[in-house]
Amino acid sequence: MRIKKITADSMPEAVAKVRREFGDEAVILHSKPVKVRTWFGLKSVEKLEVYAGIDDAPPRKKERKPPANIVKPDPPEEIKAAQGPGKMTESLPSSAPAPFRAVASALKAQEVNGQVEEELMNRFMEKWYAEKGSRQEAAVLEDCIREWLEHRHPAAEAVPSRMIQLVGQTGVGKTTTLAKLGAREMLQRKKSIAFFTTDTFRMGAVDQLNTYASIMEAPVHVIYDQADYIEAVAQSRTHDYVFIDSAGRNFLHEQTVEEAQRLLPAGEPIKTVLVLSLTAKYKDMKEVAEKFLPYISNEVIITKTDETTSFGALLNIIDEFSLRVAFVTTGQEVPEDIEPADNRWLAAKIAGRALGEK
Ligand SMILES: Nc1nc2c(ncn2[C@@H]2O[C@H](COP(=O)(O)OP(=O)(O)O)[C@@H](O)[C@H]2O)c(=O)[nH]1
Ligand SMILES: [Mg+2]
Repeated sequence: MRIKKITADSMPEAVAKVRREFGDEAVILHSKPVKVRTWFGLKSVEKLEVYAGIDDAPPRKKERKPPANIVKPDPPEEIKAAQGPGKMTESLPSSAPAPFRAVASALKAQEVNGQVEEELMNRFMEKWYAEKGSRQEAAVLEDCIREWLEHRHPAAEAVPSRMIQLVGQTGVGKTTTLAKLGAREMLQRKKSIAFFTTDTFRMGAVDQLNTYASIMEAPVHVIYDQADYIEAVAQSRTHDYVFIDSAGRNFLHEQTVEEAQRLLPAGEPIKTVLVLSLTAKYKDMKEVAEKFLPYISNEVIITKTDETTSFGALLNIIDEFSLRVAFVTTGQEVPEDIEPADNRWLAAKIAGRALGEK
């Protein structure tokens, strides 16, 4: 099969054009509205971009129908469903190649948002045709996701910061992740670390952090008010890293941070990183991200990737908020269950999970 792209004003016109140019064996695989510039680029008009698949199989002996019969009077049902963005899976007719249908429904099951789904599907179709379907769809999809990530989520060094605060909802894994981050710096890089915690609401929250910190022989400063915070900052000036834990609702707000800033070397920032759990529904993740957005750096840590088979939300977060996934966590064990978010690793995980592989 070969893939062809045509542009038309409407679906009936697109169907007619496809049939006229490629014959009635051609299958409409996908359509999306696009803006096309006319009048020397001064005006833009809405058009429909249609991808058609044409079978490369040797022509059958049967005589071709005369041109008058090529355009069928009624567009088939599946073509009627092909209008509108984000309707990729509905737009794939049963005659579309099986790998397309498998990938389209996998992306849908992963709850990848319409825009990302569309971009991935277009990449997948182009690649699959270019390679004449010679590779497993999981391998092709993995490449497509990796390329998408490289474009939208380029590998970048984390913004260096001595003071790192984790924020996010209760139970997402902030304290555990903080312990993992601290242990990484201490054990792998031999850095000196200190912990602060403002989570004084929840029973046992301080004990939980104390347990990890005592194994690492790192100090924990419990912060009830601004005076405690200022004192803790003063006592930790010589530590290589300070990791700040928070409760969902009382993360240090800007004013406190501003006050404390005066005690830090000139211009030393506190990096605030949002923690999101992949086990949450995307709708809820999005709400949390929107709420925290004014306070956070552009980095996010995604936890509990071991507890879900659905990775779509990860792509959606990158797409919708332009956040950089700094780390993903993969289990409850401290310090080992954390990985820097490498695009190759992410693409392999997402494609593997999407198409039901381990
Ligand atoms: N399976 C799994 N569990 C995790 C992960 N990260 C944290 N947890 C667990 O989630 C629970 C809540 O973690 P905690 O750090 O207390 O969350 P916090 O309220 O945000 O500080 C604990 O039972 C952790 O062991 C992870 O990556 N995978
Ligand atoms: Mg906690």
